[in-house]
Amino acid sequence: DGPSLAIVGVTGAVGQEFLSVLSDRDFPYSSIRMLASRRSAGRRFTFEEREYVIEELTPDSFDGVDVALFSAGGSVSRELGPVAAAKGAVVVDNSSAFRMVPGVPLVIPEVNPEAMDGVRIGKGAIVANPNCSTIICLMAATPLHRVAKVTRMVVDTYQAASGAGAAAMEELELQTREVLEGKKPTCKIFSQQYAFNLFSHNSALQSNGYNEEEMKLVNETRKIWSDNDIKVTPTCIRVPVMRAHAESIKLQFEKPLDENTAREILSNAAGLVVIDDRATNSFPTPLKVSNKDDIAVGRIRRDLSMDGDYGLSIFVCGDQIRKGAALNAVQIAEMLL
Ligand code: 2RA
Repeated sequence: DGPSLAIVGVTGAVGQEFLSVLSDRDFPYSSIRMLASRRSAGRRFTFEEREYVIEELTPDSFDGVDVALFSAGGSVSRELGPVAAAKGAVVVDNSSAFRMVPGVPLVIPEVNPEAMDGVRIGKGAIVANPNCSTIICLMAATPLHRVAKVTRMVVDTYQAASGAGAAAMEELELQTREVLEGKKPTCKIFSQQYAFNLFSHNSALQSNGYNEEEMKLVNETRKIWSDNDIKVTPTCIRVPVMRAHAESIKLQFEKPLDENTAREILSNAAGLVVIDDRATNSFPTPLKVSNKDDIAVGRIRRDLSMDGDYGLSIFVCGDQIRKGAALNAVQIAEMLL
């Protein structure tokens, strides 16, 4: 029978999505340990007709676990990821804790499956799930990169509340009501009004003027594509949308790639759906991709600032909780079967 699983952070938005994805994809687990903080321990719930009791997460939680899916924040991953791996579990970590550690695979199964070579059940390891905006960007850019070699990428993201957690989604809903009722908006998660507004991503600003989220896109792209020369210049913006990110991506290629060829390549790429009809002016939107597996690509057009067909501009949307986190992690686990 299949692998024994542990879900670390099962009560969070991504933790809950792990369960949805495992069920949707009939993942062949033999058992699941539902792990969360002491606050949630003891709570009971039913999953796939079985009753589970949430257990408090401790170092002993990983005895006999084959695959542990982590999404409980970087400090929990840093503390207990190595403990779980030392006990023989393959850890798939959704935090940023280990993404840039040399030797730790940073994996998007459709993009760089070869990074999982040597990782197998029974031999403890840590595998890092990339940041959601990186996954969404590279799912669309990689099929084109494979054909025409991307040398430069300008990425502007429009990131949903879900990326800041379930509490941020609740705050967006609450603030929207408050503003419509003429009340002062409650600002707990973000330092300023979020409803009917947008702002630079809420991660820490670096000395170079870029925030952590933007530097994740730069650094993770280079690791996943194994290309330290790729030039990436990002701007990450938090927008009042619930759970799907949108990204405007401008690609510069080493070889020419026209928009029709690009559309053909993207139409045949795994995990993508092309929504790009000029006659009806149809294009990806967050609501079209929310709760869906596929990343949507559209607005496929020449980059007018480039000569010939060396530049392409596309618009991409993807569900941040699903392919941006939980689905990608479960697909990594499926590679172990
Ligand atoms: C965000 N990428 O959207 C982060 C979540 N991991 O804030």
